[in-house]
Amino acid sequence: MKRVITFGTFDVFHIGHLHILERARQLGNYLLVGVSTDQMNFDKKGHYPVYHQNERIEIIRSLRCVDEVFFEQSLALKRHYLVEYGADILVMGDDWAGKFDEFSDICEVKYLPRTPSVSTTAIIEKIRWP
Ligand code: C2G
Repeated sequence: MKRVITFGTFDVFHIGHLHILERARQLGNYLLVGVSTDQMNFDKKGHYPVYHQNERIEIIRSLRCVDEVFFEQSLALKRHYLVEYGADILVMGDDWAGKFDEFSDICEVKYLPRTPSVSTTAIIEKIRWP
């Protein structure tokens, strides 16, 4: 039994989000997803996500490849979440490459290539175009 964990905001859910979750799930038998709270995003980026955290977590919970979800309140709690949820593998997109290597003492840390040419920011820009 391998427990895989990953984290993200998953705002304006798109195919890049789906693909990383599906690939993460294939690395084990159980996928846990920490969905960053609105407050955590505000503290990190200075603005709130487009979708409310309750909607973002509901979308993630409904996916076939996802077994369990929880709110990620702060980046500083990452080690606590890994221990609490008994993670064997931490998966993140390679925009985070190297950032979570410090946790390789308690689980395997894997960075998967991002899906090219899609992002929440690009989608918002496209919609905004007059
Ligand atoms: N992602 C991807 N391909 C894309 C866009 C995103 O594989 N084209 C991946 C990211 O690499 C990340 C996940 O989808 O692993 C979620 O992306 P974001 O919602 O942008 O997550 P972020 O705001 O970076 O939050 O503790 C870490 C944070 O919670 C991560």
